Amino acid sequence: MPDLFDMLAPAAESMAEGAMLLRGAALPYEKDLLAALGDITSQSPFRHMVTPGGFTMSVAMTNCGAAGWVTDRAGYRYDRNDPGTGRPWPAMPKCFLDLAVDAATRAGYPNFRPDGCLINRYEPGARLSLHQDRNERDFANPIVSVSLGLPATFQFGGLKRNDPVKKYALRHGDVAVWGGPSRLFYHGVPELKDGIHETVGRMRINLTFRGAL
Ligand code: MD6
Ligand code: FE
Repeated sequence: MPDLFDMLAPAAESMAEGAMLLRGAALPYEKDLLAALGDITSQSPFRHMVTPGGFTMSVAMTNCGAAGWVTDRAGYRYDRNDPGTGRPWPAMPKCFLDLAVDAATRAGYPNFRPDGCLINRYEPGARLSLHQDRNERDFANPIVSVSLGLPATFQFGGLKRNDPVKKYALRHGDVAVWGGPSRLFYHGVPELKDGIHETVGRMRINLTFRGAL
């Protein structure tokens, strides 16, 4: 029997044309994802990067795959190497790739093959201000975004920074797939509320898969 949560939160919601929210789509992969994440962060640890304007980000980041998103005083870009270790980013684990391809296919993007995954760690109070994802070479690729751990509010606007925003609760296991006409929509995450997640702890982890190169 579906519980109240299932009835209130349908399995797949449309957020905008081209953007789908697949509730719980990462749950079958949970154990593998968390084990692989430990492996990645033992090689390329989370770090707080600095924006071109000189602000230290409250969200800590690392990457896996051929292309890692980085920022420093010189700008935002993709780099094949981790500037912290001087070595290539850890390889993309098979379970990461399988989930990304599965979710993209369900959302109508069967040809998506990500070459990078940006991994964001939010501790209570961390936030990501409204932005567009536009450092990727080909905007024909969608982005697949996986939420693990503490719940967050997702702000989803339009093509202009001051377009009105809709808000979505992103919970452990939810996957957003985002492309087509909404690929360049502004979005952000307001301050993470404190709490403890039973398998992830006092944090939220977000995996965003990209076709970057
Ligand atoms: C986050 N996500 O959910 C931040 N970007 O923590 C993003 O910035 C994002 O979820 C592009 C597409 C989907 C996303
Ligand atoms: Fe983004």
